[in-house]
Amino acid sequence: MIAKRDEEGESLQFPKGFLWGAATSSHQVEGDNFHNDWWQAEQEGKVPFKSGKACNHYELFEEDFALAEKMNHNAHRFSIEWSRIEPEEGTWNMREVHHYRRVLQRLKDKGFKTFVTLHHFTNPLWFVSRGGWENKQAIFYFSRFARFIYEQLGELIDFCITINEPLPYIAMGYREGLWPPFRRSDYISAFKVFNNMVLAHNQASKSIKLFNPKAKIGIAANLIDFQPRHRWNPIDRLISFLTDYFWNRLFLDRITKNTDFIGVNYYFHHHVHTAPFIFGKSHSGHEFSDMGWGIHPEGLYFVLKKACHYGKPLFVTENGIADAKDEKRVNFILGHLRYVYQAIQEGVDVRGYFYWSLMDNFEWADGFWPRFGLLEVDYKTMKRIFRPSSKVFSEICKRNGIPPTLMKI
Ligand code: IFM
Repeated sequence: MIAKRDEEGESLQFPKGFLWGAATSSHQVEGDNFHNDWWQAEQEGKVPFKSGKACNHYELFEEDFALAEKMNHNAHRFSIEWSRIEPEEGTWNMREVHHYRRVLQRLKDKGFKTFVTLHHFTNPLWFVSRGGWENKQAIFYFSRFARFIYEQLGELIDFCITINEPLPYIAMGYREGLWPPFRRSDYISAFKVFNNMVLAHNQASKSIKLFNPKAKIGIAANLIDFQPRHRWNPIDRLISFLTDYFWNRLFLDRITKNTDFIGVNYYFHHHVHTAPFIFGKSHSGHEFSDMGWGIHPEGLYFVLKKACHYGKPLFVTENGIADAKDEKRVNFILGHLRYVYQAIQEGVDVRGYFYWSLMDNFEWADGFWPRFGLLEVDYKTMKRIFRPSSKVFSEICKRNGIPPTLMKI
């Protein structure tokens, strides 16, 4: 790693124009998303917790963006809730379009680059009743929505992420059966959903480009650093290669022609091995988050190095830790950023880093207990409180790098 030395001491300076920010998603922060499948599952008791008002970000977005500005962010990633915009098939709710116009305008007024996700795990109820992502028509429905968003709001969108984390969506909904539509080991449907999501991304990208050829379209892929448990064991190596291929590469291989940038969401490093179970894996790391996820910053370097082979600009669109006591977050952020820096030094075109998440929020089937936020949320009063680690991240954003004072941590 090459660090720069000046009169202040040693620092890691990121490239000029590097984007710094945080990410959220509609259902996790907005509250009252009455028309989607997660909301319905919550009411029917199919998931253990209800999102309710979540962080009431729907009403408090201006205050939240003011806090992001105070933390020196210059970019923000959020999702537009499809079920708000199109609560019935083909019916556009212009009041909601106006709401997201205000959201985007507020970010633009602050000089932020905007990253808009069009699908972040939730689906409109009408879409689900027509077979959801298993139905080929999903490609048409989703790309029609994508095009509509561009027609209405395109001039305020700098970067568009079509689908957030297709693989976790499929794994949790069709293999684990813990998320809507709650199918366990339904590999035939999983395959259909995978295929339709690939085609929906490609079609949405083409439809948007017909309207605005300069639009920047990408994906947010959850990339896992798979390593063979025993480097010398050819079977462990083969299994590691295959898991990497199916989880990290297959989707990206099929969308690369219709993609301008790749968003990397990085959380996991797994040692893959044969014994005692075929495809057994372990969360590995020296330390663990509150959710028991191993902390392994070097894995971010490896996934960035691999993703760079697609020849597209990369953004770290999510990286974060559940850490209620805020004891590990500073080291977590610094550790991962050092590896982002190293990748950049070696020629990888990484252009931004979004911490997950701006504030504590609804962590899907785990409810509200995991605390990922730079801002702590008091769910009774909806008050936001700066976590000490947010000050460290603010300093990094302000200096566009890791300053000498933080190099010793
Ligand atoms: O909260 C999620 C987010 O919705 C998608 N990426 C991983 C985050 C933490 O689990």
